[in-house]
Amino acid sequence: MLQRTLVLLKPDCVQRRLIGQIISRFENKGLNIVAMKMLRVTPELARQHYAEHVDKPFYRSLEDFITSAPIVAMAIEGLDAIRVVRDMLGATNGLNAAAGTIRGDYSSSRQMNLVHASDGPESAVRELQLYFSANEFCDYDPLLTPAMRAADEA
Ligand code: FUP
Repeated sequence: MLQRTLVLLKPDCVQRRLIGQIISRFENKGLNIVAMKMLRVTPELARQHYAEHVDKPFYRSLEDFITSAPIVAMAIEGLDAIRVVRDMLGATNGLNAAAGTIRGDYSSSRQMNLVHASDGPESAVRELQLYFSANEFCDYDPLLTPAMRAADEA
């Protein structure tokens, strides 16, 4: 199923100058970027984004981190994109993430794990709305699709 998911390149990704390398992974996989912007997460946006974690003991530190420098927000589209992107990220804690995943290859931290991605269809819809308005999505015909999968796989 064709899906869209929210991907955030977090402050550690920007500070470590890994934006290009991480975006390349998604492009190489055959996923399409359909919206993208750099922004600074405000405390208010952090509370909305991490609503399920606001009352947890680690929240203050998480908010300090996510607001500490700019992030890059992207809407990424592809077949089963929500699961595929989560699989590419690996386990939340970089120390537990499998080698070959983004966190497994670049992170040794639970908090500084470089990338966020929506964990299901409902959170994808909710999170995409938090970061993008409807007119910021750029629909286009990806010309390489026929070179990357058979027509009946769509
Ligand atoms: P994930 O779905 O992999 O992004 O992870 P979670 O929703 O479980 O956690 C959200 C963010 O909180 C993660 F990026 C890591 C961070 N976190 C902490 O900083 N400390 C904790 O104890 C748990 C999570």
